[in-house]
Amino acid sequence: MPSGGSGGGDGCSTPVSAPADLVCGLQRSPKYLPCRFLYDERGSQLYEQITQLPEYYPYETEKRLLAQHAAAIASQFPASSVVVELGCGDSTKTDLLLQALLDRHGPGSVRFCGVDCSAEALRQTERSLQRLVPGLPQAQVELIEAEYLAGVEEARRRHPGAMLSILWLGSSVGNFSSGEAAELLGALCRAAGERSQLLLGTDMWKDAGVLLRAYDDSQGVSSAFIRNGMRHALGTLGHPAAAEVASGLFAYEPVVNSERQQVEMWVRARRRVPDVLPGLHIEEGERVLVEISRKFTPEAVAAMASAAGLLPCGGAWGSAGLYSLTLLLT
Ligand code: AVJ
Repeated sequence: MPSGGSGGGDGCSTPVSAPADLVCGLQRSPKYLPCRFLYDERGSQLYEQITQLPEYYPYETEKRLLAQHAAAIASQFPASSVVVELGCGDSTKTDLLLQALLDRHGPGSVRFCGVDCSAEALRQTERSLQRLVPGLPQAQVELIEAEYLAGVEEARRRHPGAMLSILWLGSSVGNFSSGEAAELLGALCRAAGERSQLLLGTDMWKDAGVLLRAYDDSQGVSSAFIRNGMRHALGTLGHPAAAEVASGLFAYEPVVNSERQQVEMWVRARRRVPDVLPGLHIEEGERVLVEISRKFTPEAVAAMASAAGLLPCGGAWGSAGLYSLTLLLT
């Protein structure tokens, strides 16, 4: 957790609306945006477009894995568990697993809690589950508008005796540094309690060209998505330069970092942006790191699980080193 002092002690110069995590990131060197700024309404639309790009393989690969192995995965889920999906978005893959659970355990056996910080995403979840999993009654679907940890705490509060089966798909864990990921996973497990489980999707480290194309597509959707994160952050700070992002204030510069096994999504300022925070400027030519997407090896997944206190004995399903799903136990 960032320390409470990140906003500056005087309390008079920082705009009241400046969120502490944003202030914290902008004060780092190099400057860094918390990834939640990527998902305003426009950002969520752009991400949806990304998932449809031919170059962006993670979405389809994970969906194919779930389709292939849904029955095997469902067989590892106890009949009475509550399925809690983190960042459920429109749940266009979760339906595969929920249907397999219904097939295995019978009608009425499945409860679903979708957690997302966007109310619009939750409405989509509800709509698409109604359409895709007709056997799941609406009364068994709960929507929790919250960030990941608060969402699991709320699910635990609503279902005190149940075993929670948490789904964290999309390789979104890759947006966190290894320290942050271990800390967050550990906190999620403590919130879920003993005898709970986590199905974790992780994109694997692979050929740098394949990775770069997935994050620098020919239609420029990835670029628009990342630059929209900058626009959203500057807008949140009430900065007038937010309006210039669309006309090319920042250039998108993705980098595949082999040493750290991650894709880094940077933007470079084409001109100076003064006073993003009082007295703090983005200089002409300066880079800001908007998002990282870490890529994993089986060993890295195991190390992350163990750092978080999770046991990797639930099973794993992979796709020739492209992507994997791992079931971890608390
Ligand atoms: C939503 C975290 C899975 O890291 O691949 C896609 C987001 N960023 N293109 C990823 C993303 C740029 C994505 N996740």
